[in-house]
Amino acid sequence: LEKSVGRTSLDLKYLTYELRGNVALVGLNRPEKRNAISDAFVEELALIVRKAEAEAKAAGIHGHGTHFCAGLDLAEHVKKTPFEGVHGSRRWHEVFGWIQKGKLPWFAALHGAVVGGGLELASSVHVRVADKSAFFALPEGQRGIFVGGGASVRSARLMGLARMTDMMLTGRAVDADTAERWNIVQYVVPEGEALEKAIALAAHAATNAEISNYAIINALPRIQDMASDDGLFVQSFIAPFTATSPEAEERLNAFLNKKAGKVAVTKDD
Ligand code: 1HE
Repeated sequence: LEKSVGRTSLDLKYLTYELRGNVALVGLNRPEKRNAISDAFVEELALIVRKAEAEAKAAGIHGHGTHFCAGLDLAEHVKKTPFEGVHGSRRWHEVFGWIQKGKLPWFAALHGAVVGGGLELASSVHVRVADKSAFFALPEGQRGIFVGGGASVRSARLMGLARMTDMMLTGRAVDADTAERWNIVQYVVPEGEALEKAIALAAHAATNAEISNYAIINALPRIQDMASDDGLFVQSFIAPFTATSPEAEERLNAFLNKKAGKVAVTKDD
């Protein structure tokens, strides 16, 4: 895998990739088509997610050009048979699933259009930072199609069913502040500052214990899918598994010996 990933990274067509310390930075890089996602684009993303997992402790994703992502490549999609469409959707689910339930915490920096499949991609990461230029929409209804990249599960969970139904029926676009109020994004920053903020958050998350990050990413969404009693039961098995690790002991002792930072509100929170 490493070999093929390494080779591919030399001739990326739709993405940029760089390692900043232990944060992998992935850029959507098809600005002339507003970073619309084609089949080949998804395959490149699949490789780069694996590469990031092999090299980094956290990851950031952002869009080059004037928008984060205009969603599905409609020019390619219009030529597909229904079966090819199903297949394509399943592949998005697989690759976005590697982001959502993989090894790394992912942070998205959003600006301009975060639309259709672009919102689906953004919904598969763990923390979203929008700048003031960002706008969010699900125009599938107008295009005569349905969401295919995970929004019916992930975006609906973020904003809730009523808001998602409204967005899909009306095709309305909502701004960054509304998106924050609706839980679609967690931070809103001035225009042009989302990437810097997302990288800073990713770098901070990378200092957590890896096992804690893994449990946060992988247990939390699964526990939301369980009945409450089952979720609590599973939590009780994950908690001691992380809390009794040598790393946890070291970190707990560091705090008890006054060598670790206290919890405090900082101006960036
Ligand atoms: C595209 C796409 C695309 C732009 N597929 N080519 N997504 C949408 O319905 C959004 C459609 N796009 C737009 O509404 C606008 O393009 C934007 C608001 C995102 C950006 O506007 P603007 O003025 O900056 O760019 P533009 O002039 O509209 O587009 C520049 C080029 O990108 C143009 O191609 P050109 O060859 O004429 O230069 C556009 O055709 C092209 N382009 N968006 C293909 N999406 C897994 S299911 C998910 C389902 C969905 O994602 S549905 C939502 C699809």
